[in-house]
Amino acid sequence: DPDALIEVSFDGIVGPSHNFAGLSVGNVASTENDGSVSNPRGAALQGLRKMRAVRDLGVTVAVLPPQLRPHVPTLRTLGFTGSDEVILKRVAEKHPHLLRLVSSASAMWSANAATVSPGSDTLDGRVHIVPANLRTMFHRAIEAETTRDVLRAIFGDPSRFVVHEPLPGGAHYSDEGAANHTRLYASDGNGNQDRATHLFAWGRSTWGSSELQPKHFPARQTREASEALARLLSLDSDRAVFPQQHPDGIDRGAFHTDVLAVGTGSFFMLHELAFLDHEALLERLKRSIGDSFRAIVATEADLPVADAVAAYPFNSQVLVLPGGDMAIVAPTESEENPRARAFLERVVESDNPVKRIIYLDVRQSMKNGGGPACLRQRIPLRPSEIALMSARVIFDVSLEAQLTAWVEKHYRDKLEPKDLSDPSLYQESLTALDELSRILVLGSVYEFQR
Ligand code: SUG
Repeated sequence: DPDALIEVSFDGIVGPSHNFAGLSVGNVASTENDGSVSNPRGAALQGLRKMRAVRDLGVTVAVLPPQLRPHVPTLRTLGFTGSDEVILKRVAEKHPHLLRLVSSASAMWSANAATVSPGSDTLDGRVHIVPANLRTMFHRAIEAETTRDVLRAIFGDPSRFVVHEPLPGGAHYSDEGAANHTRLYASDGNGNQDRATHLFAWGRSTWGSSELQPKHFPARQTREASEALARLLSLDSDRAVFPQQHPDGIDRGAFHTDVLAVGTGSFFMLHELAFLDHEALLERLKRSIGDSFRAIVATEADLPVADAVAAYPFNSQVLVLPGGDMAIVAPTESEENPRARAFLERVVESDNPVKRIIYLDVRQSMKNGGGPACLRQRIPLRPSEIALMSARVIFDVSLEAQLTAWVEKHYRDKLEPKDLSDPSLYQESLTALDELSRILVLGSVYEFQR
């Protein structure tokens, strides 16, 4: 089938304000690196190098742009008035923590941007996308509207794409996007995907019983949000499964499912503390996907969860290569951690489609708790749908060269939380994003352009 699905890796471009502000309770790296000096330019270039490495494997890569930070429109909705400069000065002097909250480059973790179901799986045959509301963390919740606008700018053709509104309300429907979503399927080797099954994991239930909840760290995704996603994504109800994240996993730093589990096609690798009752889950998946299903479980004895959280072997990209073999793109930290590395090597030696591991340096993102898998949103598309995307986001050789030059021109190589109050950082970001929206032919997606 020449129009068979291709999984496109939509990578978030790291924004010019990338910094370490210690904003995410429950994310160990974010807390530990609070206040350290960041390198926004280095971070953005690490991201571009990862995109190139993935593209060189034969995978289609696309980009999602950063957002404007500090986000002055949010400050205005909180009652600050005057020019942008006056507002930023006042907030820096009187409300330094608020300045940190509106300055994070967290939109780089595009796994959290949305949850997607491809046209092959939906009742109306269109690609459905639900931007994540990211309600649990203030600095992430302010991403949702711009993310929706960016996705609508790219997926604007209503005959093939639906970009929904983020889920409404407050904490009841807290949604963290595809970080808690996994799509598995049986493959016949000819690119046809059969029996697609969607896992929508969650950490707490808004209305349900509360015995098994994490005790120390916040569970970000609610069961009610996951169920709403399955409805909005227009899936047949027997294609959706709703496992609970293990509360002990969350309490030990697995704030998103993708810190302890990753999979694609008929392959799934997970830590035993990723889900409550993972054995029942794996049996359910085996029934729904069939004999080709392969799962590998790391036990606490093989790979203590503390090592998994520090080295992120599960936050790898599992990529289906042309021809059907799979490769794992893992962070360098997993190569350096003997137990994480031994686990990944066991994966390659076992009976499953994964044939190689590529280790990449995304240390700047890792220091905020974001590995290779956090930096990308998987969107399975048909070539005829890729042709209908309205912006220039496919990461080809020419876009790579332009983005590299753009980062080198506009980004600083050193930033501390105290620099967030520097008015020229804001001006530099405005100039950079305005230019980027022209490079990507996105139209006026940012508030400051309207
Ligand atoms: O939401 N870190 C992000 C990391 C997101 C990782 N994504 C996935 N696992 N899919 C978060 O906790 C830290 C920002 C700071 O502390 O400066 C931050 O937001």
